[in-house]
Amino acid sequence: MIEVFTKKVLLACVTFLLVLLASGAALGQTVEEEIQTLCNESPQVLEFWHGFRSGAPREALENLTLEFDRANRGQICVKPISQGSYRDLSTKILAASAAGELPVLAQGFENNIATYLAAGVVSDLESIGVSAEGLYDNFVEAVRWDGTLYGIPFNKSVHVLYYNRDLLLESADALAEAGIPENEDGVRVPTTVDEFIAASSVLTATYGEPVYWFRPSDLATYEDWFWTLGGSYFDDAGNLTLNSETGVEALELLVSFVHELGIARPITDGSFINENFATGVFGFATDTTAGYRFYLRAAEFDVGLATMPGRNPGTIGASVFQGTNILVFNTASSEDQNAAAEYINFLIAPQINAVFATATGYAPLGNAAAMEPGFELYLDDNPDFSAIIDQLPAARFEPNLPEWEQIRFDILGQAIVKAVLQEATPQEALDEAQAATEALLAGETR
Ligand code: FGO
Repeated sequence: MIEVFTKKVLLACVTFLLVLLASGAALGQTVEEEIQTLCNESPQVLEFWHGFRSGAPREALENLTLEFDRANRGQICVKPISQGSYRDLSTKILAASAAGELPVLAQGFENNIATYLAAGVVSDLESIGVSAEGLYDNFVEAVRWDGTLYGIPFNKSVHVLYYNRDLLLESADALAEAGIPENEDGVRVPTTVDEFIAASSVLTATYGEPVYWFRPSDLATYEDWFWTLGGSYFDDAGNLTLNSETGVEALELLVSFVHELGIARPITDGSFINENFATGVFGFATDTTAGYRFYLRAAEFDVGLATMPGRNPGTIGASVFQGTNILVFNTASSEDQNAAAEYINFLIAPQINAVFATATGYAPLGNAAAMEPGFELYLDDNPDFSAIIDQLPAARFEPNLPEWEQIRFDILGQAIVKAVLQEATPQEALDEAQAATEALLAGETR
């Protein structure tokens, strides 16, 4: 009885927090406007450059920052400034670094931090008072260089399997016949690569069009299959290797999904998968959990989340960690750096992080956030969300080389597109990418 009561009270608290997040600023003002008003009154204004354009991630960041700014009224004010896409953000940071006009705080991927470290502009976060205690070790290790913490994990996502629950339920008999087992909710969701191919084939035959949607230019999709098949970007001697046997095998698999099996639809116009729901029959995607709210908002079908199909029965497929960390620039005054540390400690505190995670689909940053009553109750109400937690142990980071951003977009990403469009075979495309990468790393190209 008491337990039920406590649960209800907690549920009310969570609902309250979510409503708070949704409603944000004082009446008549947008959240951005209220932050601006607070910053106008504040002796200390910290710019935080980020790469969220819109939607739940941006709203959640702005709402939580507003809470911080309200609590620090007249003292410290953090001002989040969207710089466009993540890549726009890193381009602008490099330009600002050269011009000596860096903000106090910014988001960055691990490889971005490596690039900024080479310019000597990143603060040692522990020395300014940030504590990473209690955060998942793999997140924290990814932002340590020689033991020094140069970033703090903030919005870390993981790729999972998105599925159209309505379609799977509608085709239950055909899926049963194809050997796809029922999950505990009575939905036949593929759990292995073979089952994924079988299920996609059944749905494609039923609806007359490819049901697995992916963006070939989004390297993450290729990586899901590459790592699930057991691939690694590094050879035994530790050299970056893009044209390994497993790399070619994974790309052949992806290409065969499109051309031989006809189960996959490449989206090549730069739009997000969730921006295309009106244009065909969506069955599956392997996509970032940060897309969850975008999917829910755009879909007229019941969106399901599951862990990635594994290579062998009983295993979870691998996938990629994305999303960014927060870093502080040492070009800021020590007063601003210390204030930035306070803001970071606020954002990563388990209660706040749990709100951010449930509002967006980003992973909780540690067990304390995942065990927050609000987070657990949210999971009870939204069991699909547990796919995010279950996927974490099977996820991996991309290489954190300073050159990686250029490699992932302009070299390897382009190679995947070329192979998918059949402008080159997977072997040719990856051989070309390997040669271009070696030239880049040798300093022959920029
Ligand atoms: C995105 C990009 C990188 C690097 C990975 C790198 C640079 C990838 C991929 C290229 O925070 P994540 O998980 O998801 C993003 C989040 C906030 O915008 O929401 C996702 N979103 C946004 C709008 C929408 O309609 N649907 C949707 O899902 C959005 O993807 O980060 C994943 C996608 C990409 O931006 O095209 O991270 N990425 N590694 N970018 N610059 N450098 O090293």
